[in-house]
Amino acid sequence: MKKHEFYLQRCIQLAKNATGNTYPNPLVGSVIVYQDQIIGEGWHQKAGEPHAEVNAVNSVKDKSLLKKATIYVSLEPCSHFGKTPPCSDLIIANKIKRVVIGTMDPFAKVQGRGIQKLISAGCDVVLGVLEEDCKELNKRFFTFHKHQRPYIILKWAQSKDGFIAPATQENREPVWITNSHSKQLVHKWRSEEQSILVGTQTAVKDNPKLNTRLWEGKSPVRVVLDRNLRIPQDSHLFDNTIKTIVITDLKTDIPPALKKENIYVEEVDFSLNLAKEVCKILYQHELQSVIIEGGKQTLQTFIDANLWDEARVFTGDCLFKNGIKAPSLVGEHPQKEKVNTDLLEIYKNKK
Ligand code: AOF
Ligand code: ZN
Repeated sequence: MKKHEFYLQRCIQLAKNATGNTYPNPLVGSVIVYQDQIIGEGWHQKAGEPHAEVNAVNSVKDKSLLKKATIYVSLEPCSHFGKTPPCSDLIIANKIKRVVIGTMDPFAKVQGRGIQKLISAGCDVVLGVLEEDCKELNKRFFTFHKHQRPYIILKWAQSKDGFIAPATQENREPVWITNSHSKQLVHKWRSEEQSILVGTQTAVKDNPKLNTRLWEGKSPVRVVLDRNLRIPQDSHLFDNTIKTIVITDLKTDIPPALKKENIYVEEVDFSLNLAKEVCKILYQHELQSVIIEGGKQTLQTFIDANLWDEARVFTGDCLFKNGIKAPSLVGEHPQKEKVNTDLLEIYKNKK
């Protein structure tokens, strides 16, 4: 591995120490190198706390080495006064000669201004080392700032013959397509995303809680599509335990069950591009990611609008022969990962 890549890899590794703790900020790592030795390291730990570069600079014992050193950082050093002062000013003030950056910051207040500041001050800047990995590290943050929408993950389970539910469900017994391990994995995924969304039919039929139970961690904000406000008022979704957004066409006459502090009723015109309208609402609520857990119609709405980034599909061993056909992905979606050989496949939507 080449030198720049090697140190950038370390930045990514450091950044990941704060996984799940930096929202709404990105994960960022930084190392400072002098004569091929790491003399300082740091990462951004939490929004409002020092950025990666500050922690890296502070960790250097002999500050006189800084002016002969190279700083590596997985994201462009910031140029603005946010909750903390600009990192580019810190680099300039410490006379660090060389700055190697993974990728540009898409945040509107930065967007290249940090790099510009460094160049104007005479720093030697290298941009775009392990760029794809650095973008992947903050895929939610990048999607949110670049496309003004959350990063969208679709999730469903299908039978071996491609159905998400059997034809008749008279006995109302839930049909298990996956096993307890995949169920736990789904709860881990919930803990990693900022919101979870289902359509009306899933909410009515399954009365889901949509919280994180089988994994330690936070529960995502719940989002439910309810065009005609027909989801029963005593549903778990309206138990006021977690922030819940109800997206409807009928904002007038909000039923009492929805007049609670944790429930937000948002009106959209369902005859427009629904997926797009939902994205606008989620963006307004500053949700950087959403996992869509069904049903068929809701998943297909996002697929048809080409508003999805990842699809996580479980395929069980059962055969349903007929029933509700699984959603079909359209567009360019190369198979990215195969986990547990045939149970889970993850597709990425190439933009
Ligand atoms: C960096 N290094 O480690 C991080 C950066 O409110 P503030 O001051 O924390 O600024 C937040 C913004 O700063 C965030 O949206 C992103 O653009 C950038 N994050 N920048 O140079 C870091 N975490
Ligand atoms: Zn900064």
